Amino acid sequence: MATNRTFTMIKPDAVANGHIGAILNDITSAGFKIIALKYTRLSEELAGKFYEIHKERPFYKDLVDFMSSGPIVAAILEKDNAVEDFRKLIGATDPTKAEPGTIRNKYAKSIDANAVHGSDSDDNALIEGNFFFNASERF
Ligand code: IDP
Repeated sequence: MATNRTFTMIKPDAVANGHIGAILNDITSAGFKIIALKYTRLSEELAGKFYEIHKERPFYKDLVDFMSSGPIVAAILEKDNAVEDFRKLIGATDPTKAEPGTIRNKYAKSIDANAVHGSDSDDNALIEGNFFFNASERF
């Protein structure tokens, strides 16, 4: 059953390129409510833990290096059908394949530096949100 929350990060490329405001505007304009929000930077260790599921993939080390290379914005978002609708809003992993108008199509340059993260399931949305926020930081 679909729940109404998902988790996102604005990745270091999009932060460095000055897209935080535009991306948050796209997110709220699409009907998502911000439940929790944090501007922070992942250590290599924390980035490694967050992406542990990809440990065996060839791009794992590059991904961890990239995600710990600069500040990010983490957020929990609320909307009906949040996980699926947010994946639609951000578009395909590879921005060259992302639909026009999607966040990755507009703000991402490459498959690794692809501007935003979006949880891929309700279970992961909960796990990922808890990774960044404790109960007193969610509203
Ligand atoms: P997703 O973020 O669209 O769910 P995943 O397959 O879960 O995509 O991959 C996690 C992240 O790993 C991607 O967002 C991207 O930053 C990176 N990534 C995925 N595939 C590749 C690749 O083939 N080369 C380099 N980085 C990749």
